[in-house]
Amino acid sequence: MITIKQNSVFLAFLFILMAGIMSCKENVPMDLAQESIIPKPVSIMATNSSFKLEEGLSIYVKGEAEELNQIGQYLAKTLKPSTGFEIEVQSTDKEPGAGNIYLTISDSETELGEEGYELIVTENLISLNADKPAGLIRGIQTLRQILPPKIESTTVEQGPWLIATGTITDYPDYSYRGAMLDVSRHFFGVDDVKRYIDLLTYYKINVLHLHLSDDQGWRIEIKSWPNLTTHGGSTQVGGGEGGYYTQEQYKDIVKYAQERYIIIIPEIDMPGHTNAALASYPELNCDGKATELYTGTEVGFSTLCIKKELTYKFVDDVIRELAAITPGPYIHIGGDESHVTPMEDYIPFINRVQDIVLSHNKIMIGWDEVAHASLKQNSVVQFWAKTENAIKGVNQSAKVIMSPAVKTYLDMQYDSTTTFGLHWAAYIEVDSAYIWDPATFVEGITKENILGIEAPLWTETITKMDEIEYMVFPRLPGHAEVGWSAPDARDWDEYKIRLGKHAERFDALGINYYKSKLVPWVNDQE
Ligand code: TNX
Repeated sequence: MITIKQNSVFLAFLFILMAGIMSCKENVPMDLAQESIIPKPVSIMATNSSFKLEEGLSIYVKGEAEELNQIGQYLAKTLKPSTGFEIEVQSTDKEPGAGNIYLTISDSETELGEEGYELIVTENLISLNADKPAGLIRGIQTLRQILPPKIESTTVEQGPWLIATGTITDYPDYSYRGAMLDVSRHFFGVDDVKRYIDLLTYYKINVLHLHLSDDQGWRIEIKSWPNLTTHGGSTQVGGGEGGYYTQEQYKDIVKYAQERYIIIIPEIDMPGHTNAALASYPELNCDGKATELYTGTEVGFSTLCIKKELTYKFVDDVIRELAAITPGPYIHIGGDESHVTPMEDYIPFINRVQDIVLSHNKIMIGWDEVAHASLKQNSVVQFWAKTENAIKGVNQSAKVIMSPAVKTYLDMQYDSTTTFGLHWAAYIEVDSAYIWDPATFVEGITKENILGIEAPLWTETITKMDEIEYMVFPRLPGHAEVGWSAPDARDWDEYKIRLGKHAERFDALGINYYKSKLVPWVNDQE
């Protein structure tokens, strides 16, 4: 039996409860641990309430550093189109009031490292802290992914812009997480490359390797050898008009990437894959005759003239000009599929080119074949096909970038019905691209030997941005997770659900993606 006294205690309790609910009606209970973040963070601690992003908020950055102000501006610009909020960026030296976002750099270094971050969301404040500015950019991507998907819309949407509360602590497993774009077989202009950079940024990729020259086209202006682009850049696979980046345009791409803490690695492929150069300058050929421009898709038929001294003057000029406009530490020299360069020529050529790269204070990267040469300290081998080459590299103490064609090649078709792409290495469905561990993929190559992973997109069959997106999505988020999240945190059955939820984000970002049947797409279930 309930007594009157118990009854009034009960009523008082009910009253307090109601008042509580009403006073924080804004703070809808939400579970941060249920959010679909890709790549998967190291740790998420949920506190089961919410923060509401509202008109009038500011982004505060701790201290006066211009770099932090720029990151604040980047965040403000990212949130503007869909919320319609004019967000001010202000510097401060103390924690701001309720409703704001606070970006800080730690006073002393913590376990977060170069790219780690800690995101703390309370009912009152979003604070993002990192040891280094790059960590803030990575953390901002997490913040975007825990906002409603329509935050990515290019037009103003209705809120509420609720974010689940809690703490995310996060840092990458590998320091190098790359993507490659072949702009030689088909040329892609500056705007396409910038869009590609934006899509990479969203998944915390930190390297864009540009394949700038091949048989079909030379795509970067070299002022001391102008015909490379005026002639060598004038066509592409299929005979279209091709194109190239002026050095100013290239610098613009580099700057755009830099603002997102992505490095650009330029590749000049040699001694093979050089027909565009050989067609532009007769003197680069052993017989002194220029070749014809090439618009087909064969590989392995061209070579620079290894015995001519002029070849090395050419390489030195190209690398010198490229190094001067490339702030990142690497220059990629290709070195793959030089089928018409005898090994006794190939080895001294690579050795000499390596010295040229070093003389311009850059680190050389080459496809796995370069391991036949004598690698200097710090040179990097990019494994794509032959495990024995990669092992040769490791035996010379080189670090390896893992790009196994059977897992990471974005030009490989998903299955036999895919319209674009090739399948010489494999058909690569979304699960296959995700289910592998770089550190155990090649026997004899362990985590200590590995710099990171990279997913290349060759474009013999890819002609426009829509097609790039179709081949890249949804495999790229998986590669990003393989590079960022530790192997024991990765599980396909759990990942595919998170990926399925990104469909709404792909839609808001306007991404043309392949709707693999293996993924439970959330926009199919509505
Ligand atoms: C092999 S991967 C190549 C490229 C082709 C690609 C097509 C590599 C280092 N060389 O020249 O575009 O296959 O998938």
